Amino acid sequence: MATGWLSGALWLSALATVAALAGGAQGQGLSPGFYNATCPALQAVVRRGVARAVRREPRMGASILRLFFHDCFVNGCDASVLLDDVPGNFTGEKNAGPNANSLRGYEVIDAIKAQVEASCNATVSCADILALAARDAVNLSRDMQLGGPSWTVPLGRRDARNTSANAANTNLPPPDAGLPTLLSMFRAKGLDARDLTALSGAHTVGRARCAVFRSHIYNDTAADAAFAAGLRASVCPAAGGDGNLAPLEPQAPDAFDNGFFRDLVARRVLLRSDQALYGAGNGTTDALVRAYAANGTAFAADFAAAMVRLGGLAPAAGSGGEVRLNCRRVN
Ligand code: HEM
Ligand SMILES: *[C@@H]1O[C@H](CO)[C@@H](O)[C@H](O)[C@H]1NC(C)=O
Ligand SMILES: *[C@@H]1O[C@H](CO)[C@@H](O)[C@H](O)[C@H]1NC(C)=O
Ligand SMILES: *[C@@H]1O[C@H](CO)[C@@H](O)[C@H](O)[C@H]1NC(C)=O
Ligand SMILES: *[C@@H]1O[C@H](CO)[C@@H](O)[C@H](O)[C@H]1NC(C)=O
Ligand SMILES: *[C@@H]1O[C@H](CO)[C@@H](O)[C@H](O)[C@H]1NC(C)=O
Ligand SMILES: *[C@@H]1O[C@H](CO)[C@@H](O)[C@H](O)[C@H]1NC(C)=O
Ligand SMILES: *[C@@H]1O[C@H](CO)[C@@H](O)[C@H](O)[C@H]1NC(C)=O
Ligand SMILES: CC(=O)N[C@H]1CO[C@H](CO)[C@@H](O)[C@@H]1O
Repeated sequence: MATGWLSGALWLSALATVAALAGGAQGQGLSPGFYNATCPALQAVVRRGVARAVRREPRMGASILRLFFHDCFVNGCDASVLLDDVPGNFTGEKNAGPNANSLRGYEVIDAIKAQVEASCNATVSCADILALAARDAVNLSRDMQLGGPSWTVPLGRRDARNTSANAANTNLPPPDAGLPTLLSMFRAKGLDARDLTALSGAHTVGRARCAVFRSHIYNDTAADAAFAAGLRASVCPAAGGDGNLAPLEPQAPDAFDNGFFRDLVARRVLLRSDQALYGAGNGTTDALVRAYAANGTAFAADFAAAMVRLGGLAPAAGSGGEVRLNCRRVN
């Protein structure tokens, strides 16, 4: 059974890569060479900007990766998450529940955008810069043994001219979600259980606040008892300390590896929504978690394919779009 499933998974993984590329490219008319003629320096400029930011603060790789997820899940990958609120006119995503006091990395994208504008003015969308930055953030947070996943990023996205806090509140999954909710929120984006499980591996890097994992370590029998007790005693008191941070994957919090899946099997993860992927009665996600825990290469391949698919999520037809000059506001 296990052997049969694993060999099947290799086929599925290879097929998923092809389907993801085709879906992304067709869905939004994206292609990797989109800026070859108009901005040949683009990829080097973005990579340099991400490398500088990650060197200054290793956690920033995780923060940029999450920024991309939160962009793409809300009306497609259109840099809508980067729009500042305009008081009296427009309340955007930055202060929505899942993002306020939590999402970060905006200044890094601003700095890269300024560099890109200096090389090729009014040409490259903020949404494409974020898609490239997320790829580089993962590659630069790589685990030295594993080599680090990377993928080719289809390009040609347009930046949104509107968004809403409500769109972020309703599209982004909450940390207390159970598996049926996670599966249906991903299915609503055309992403399946394999995409959900692989993409959740992003939680192998970064930090979370006590406020979002308190209920799991105080109330859930699914959490390893010693692990939960340790967090209760150190960073996450029953009341107060909401902003205290703990690493989502404590063994190697800034290395992009498959450690998160081993933690899931050991029931040593921070979020209730993460633990829901393993041991909550779904054989499909349980098997994927075990396979990724055992094989970092399999995880890296599925993660890369799923990231291309995530990056192919397109805004609703007819929502217009532009190449913003400043990622924080419409032109
Ligand atoms: C499956 C549903 C998901 C839920 C419920 C979820 C929830 C969360 C929560 C609650 C945090 C901590 C936020 C805070 O402390 O304020 C977090 C952090 C993070 N998430 Fe997720 N997430 C999910 C999927 C994803 C996906 C698909 C990605 C990327 C592909 C991702 C990337 C990250 C990263 C990298 C961090 C750490 C960010 C940092 O340190 O700045 N998450 N997530
Ligand atoms: C764009 O440039 C890359 C890297 O030089 C090359 O591999 C690719 O074939 C080019 N694509 C197009 C459409 O010109
Ligand atoms: C305010 O909203 C209107 C209508 O959406 C828009 O045309 C205008 O540009 C907005 N103003 C600013 C400063 O964003
Ligand atoms: C870029 O182009 C825009 C619009 O054409 C112009 O307003 C802006 O000043 C230019 N910026 C730079 C840095 O050249
Ligand atoms: C933005 O406006 C377009 C066109 O009116 C609409 O289709 C889209 O749903 C809006 N997006 C959000 C996030 O409100
Ligand atoms: C734990 O569950 C109890 C009973 O439902 C609830 O009153 C309490 O607020 C929960 N504690 C946390 C930290 O979520
Ligand atoms: C497990 O997840 C798969 C994939 O979405 C779904 O088809 C299946 O119904 C789920 N099984 C259970 C028992 O929830
Ligand atoms: C791990 O996964 C990779 C990619 O799917 C595969 O080529 C390799 O054979 C697997 N290794 C083991 C030990 O199963
Ligand atoms: C696309 C990309 O930047 N890939 C890089 C990931 O990291 C390895 C190791 O440094 C590089 O060789 C790749 O070029």
